[in-house]
Amino acid sequence: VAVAQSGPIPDAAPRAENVARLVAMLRRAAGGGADVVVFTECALSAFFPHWTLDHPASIDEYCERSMPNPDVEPLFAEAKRLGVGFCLGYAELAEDEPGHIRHYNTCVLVDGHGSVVGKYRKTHLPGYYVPDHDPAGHVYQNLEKRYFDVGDLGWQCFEAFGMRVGMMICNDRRWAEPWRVLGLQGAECVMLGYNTPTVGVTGVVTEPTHLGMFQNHLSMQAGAYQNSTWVCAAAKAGKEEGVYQMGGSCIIAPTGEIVAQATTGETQTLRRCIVLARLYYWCTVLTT
Ligand code: ING
Repeated sequence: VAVAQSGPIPDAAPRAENVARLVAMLRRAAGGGADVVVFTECALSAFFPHWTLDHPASIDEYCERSMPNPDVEPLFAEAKRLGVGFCLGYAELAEDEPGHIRHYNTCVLVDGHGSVVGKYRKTHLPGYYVPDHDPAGHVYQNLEKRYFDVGDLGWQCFEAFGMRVGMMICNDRRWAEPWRVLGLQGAECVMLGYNTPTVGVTGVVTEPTHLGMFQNHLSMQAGAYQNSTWVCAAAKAGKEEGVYQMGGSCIIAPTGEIVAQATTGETQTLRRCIVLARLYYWCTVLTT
């Protein structure tokens, strides 16, 4: 498996450019022997819940109405050509029932033939319905409760790449339930992406800096160990539209040990050969 840590995505970046960057990381990971690449949460755009959109309708322009679709076709085509699968996070506009529009923070699992074999919609939506201000007037921004509906698919395991794969998204990792529900289904590899700010748009530290990375890894290492599963976590890192987001992408073994970790705050590909014989493993970190 490989984990593709994303650098910041400018809000003005055209979708095609963002997809091309994912294709490049997929190629790099495949070149190193990966069978599956884990991309981050909302990997196709800047993480727009970090700011207030001028009107709710504008959220739709950040959303995919189907997956795959013409915009992401280059990624699906290259994955199929290389025989490599991927886990992709994106904002979803769904109309599961006619006239009932819903917005979800979603990820899909795609096998080496370019087929969607699993889907998950984020359950734990952090942040606020409206921007929150502290007495000094600083604006705290994570408006996922404002923009997304609570996921309705639950946590499921999918057979892919010779293992039982589970998915969760960002804030989910901080709660015991997602790990346990997947663990009870025999998950062998949990894939997830995250957008985690350390300093917000107004320069406000969203939490004591030493806690940010500690709690990020604590939640995933505990989840891995307590459920005896591998964890592959991909960050969106760097200063994105004024918000500093932590990196720390990593691959964690069922022992709870971090066996590969990003060392930069930018785009970086990690790769890990998981021998499900659980005897030996090796890792290299490619910094791009
Ligand atoms: N982001 C953050 C997460 O990593 C957050 C929200 C930030 C929680 C800082 C706690 C501290 O959970 C998303 N997108 O969930």
